[in-house]
Amino acid sequence: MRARTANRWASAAIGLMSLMAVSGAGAAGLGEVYSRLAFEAADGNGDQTIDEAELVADTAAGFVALDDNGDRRLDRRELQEPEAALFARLDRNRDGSLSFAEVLANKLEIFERLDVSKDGTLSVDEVAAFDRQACTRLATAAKPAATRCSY
Ligand SMILES: [Ca+2]
Ligand SMILES: [Ca+2]
Ligand SMILES: [Ca+2]
Repeated sequence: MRARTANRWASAAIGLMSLMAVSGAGAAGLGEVYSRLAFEAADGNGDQTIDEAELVADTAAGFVALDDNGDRRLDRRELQEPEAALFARLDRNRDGSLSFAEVLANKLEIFERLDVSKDGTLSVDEVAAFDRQACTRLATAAKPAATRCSY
């Protein structure tokens, strides 16, 4: 189940920020190599940082890739049964699905949290630091199958 979900994320070519917003810490279990690939996917201009415009573009790409029925909303089925608490937090108007605005709002919050240097962009190091924390949290939460921190 876990592995299947991970494969789906990967094959949809969704960037790092999408992964973090929708699957939360789950992305960390995929490890450093995947994290690096996801960063590069999100870094549209290849300058080794992710800025807000790239975040929005990456979010849009991820959103479209997941929206199987093309109704511009992500429901629980399209997200493959996301963690209930996480879904509830993202679904701000509580209509049972996630709009692009809801997903993006969450991404921007995460972006600000990750941007430790407060320069408006995310570096590889800032993202890696977050990824390590998330992985440690997962390990602490005793989910051995999903938790193989490779760092
Ligand atoms: Ca960039
Ligand atoms: Ca949909
Ligand atoms: Ca909603």
